[in-house]
Amino acid sequence: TRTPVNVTVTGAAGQIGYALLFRIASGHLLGADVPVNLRLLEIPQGLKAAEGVAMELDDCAFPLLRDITITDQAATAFDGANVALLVGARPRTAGMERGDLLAANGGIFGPQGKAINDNAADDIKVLVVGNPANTNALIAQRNAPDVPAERFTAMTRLDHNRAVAQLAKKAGVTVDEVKKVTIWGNHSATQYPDVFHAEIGGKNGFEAVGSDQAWLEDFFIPKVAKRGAEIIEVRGASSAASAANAAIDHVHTWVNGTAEGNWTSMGIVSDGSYGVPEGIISSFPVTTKDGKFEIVQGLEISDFSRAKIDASVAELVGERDEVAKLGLI
Ligand code: NAX
Repeated sequence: TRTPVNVTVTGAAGQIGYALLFRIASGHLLGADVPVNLRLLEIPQGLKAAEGVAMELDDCAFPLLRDITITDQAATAFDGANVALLVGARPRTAGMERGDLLAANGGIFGPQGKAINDNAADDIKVLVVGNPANTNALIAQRNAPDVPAERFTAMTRLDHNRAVAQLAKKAGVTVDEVKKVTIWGNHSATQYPDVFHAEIGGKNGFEAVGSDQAWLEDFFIPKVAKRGAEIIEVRGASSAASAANAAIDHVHTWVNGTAEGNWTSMGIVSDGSYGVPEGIISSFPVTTKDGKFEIVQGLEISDFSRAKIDASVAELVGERDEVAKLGLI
């Protein structure tokens, strides 16, 4: 039998945690033949609720679930971790400036990055979900100098999946006929969902949506970029199951590879491709194979796309400069 994979989830008692843990334990993260140990990290106030979730996990009698550790100590939570899903973060509250938000999250993701550096397994893969995801991932990465930088990623897969769903609706096809969509930039309202290189029902993505620039600018781009706010408005709570699903998709694709003729979107450390400054964590089109990813190269970027990518990247550079000024990286 295979050795269990250690999966650490932070913010395990939160609403995304609740939608995520059962799917990890049932084999959807890594595969139906891969046993897992769960390591749940919470703040002290969250430990009791995390224990309740662990009781429910027991009650599922998942054949793949080996043991569950619940702790408020990062060193324990990341000990031997092979996969880490960093979900717990400090949300923005009324009156909080960007600097306050970044500083509060620096206090979480700096120490967690260091704990990953000192305790995780050599093959550790990190996905940051907690917002501001890209910059939180950057903080964690910079605090883990012994871990290869490409092991730290930020989640834009939910944005990617939202874009796929909207495009399928518009083109009147099923979602599996929508390929090569890209989310560029930050997981924020400035993100740029790009249809120009997409393939929908075998056609070019833009043509498949009627070459309708007005629809693109006035409906599609804001729809995807502001979908999180729309969910809060309609559901009365922020995206949880869809966010957990995207986290599962992100790691599953990273580990198991993208399908031939398709790619996905991941927030990764920039190597300077497409003029995105080296070192920031920005979303790119990527293919994955054997647990590694590569940025899709050679895409032609129109002036329209260029301006959108530059605007989102400028926001990321601003966040990076701010956390550098705060001494967090
Ligand atoms: P909840 O508030 O339900 O849960 C967060 C949990 O994290 C709480 O149980 C809290 O006690 C715990 N926590 C806080 N600080 C911690 C720390 N230092 N160590 C360990 N645990 C800690 O939030 P939820 O709805 O689950 O959302 C979690 C994060 O995901 C938020 O930052 C949210 O903004 C972010 N999202 C990111 C998305 C993305 O696409 N990248 C989409 C969904 C979601 O909005």
